[in-house]
Formats: sequence, C-alpha cells, structure tokens
Amino acid sequence: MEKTLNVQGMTCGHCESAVKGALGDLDGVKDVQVSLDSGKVDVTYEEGKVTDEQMKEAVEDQGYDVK
Ligand code: 9UX
Repeated sequence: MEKTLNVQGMTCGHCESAVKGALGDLDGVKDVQVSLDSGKVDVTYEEGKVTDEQMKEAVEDQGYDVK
C-alpha cells in the first residue's frame, strides 16, 4: 500500500530526516520518500499494520502539520 501525506513546514534536510525517521520507526512502514519542494511524503506500508492516524501523529509529533 502507498499513501501520500501533505506535510507543511518542512524546508530543509533536517526536517526531511526527522519526518523520515519518525515514519520509518512505525511498525509496518517499509519506505518513505520526501519531497521538500512539494511537501509530499510518500509512504509505502503494509496494510493492517499501521493506520493513517498513526502516520499523521508521527509527523505531527515532529512539529509539522499534516493536511
Ligand atoms: Mo531546518 Mo526544519 O533548519 O523544521 S529542521 S527548517
């Protein structure tokens, strides 16, 4: 399964690492691709192992807003 999160406020490489790390730590998340320009974060995950809400919270916990 793949999902795209629209994340606001990521502007540098450290933001990218923070978001990637937080999502990557979730059980069931297999891959995370971040586009700083567009704010889009593509997450590849195993269905049933992780919820949309968990992904959203992981990003929000790093201090970014998710649309
Ligand atoms: Mo870079 Mo991101 O200085 O919140 S870490 S903009």
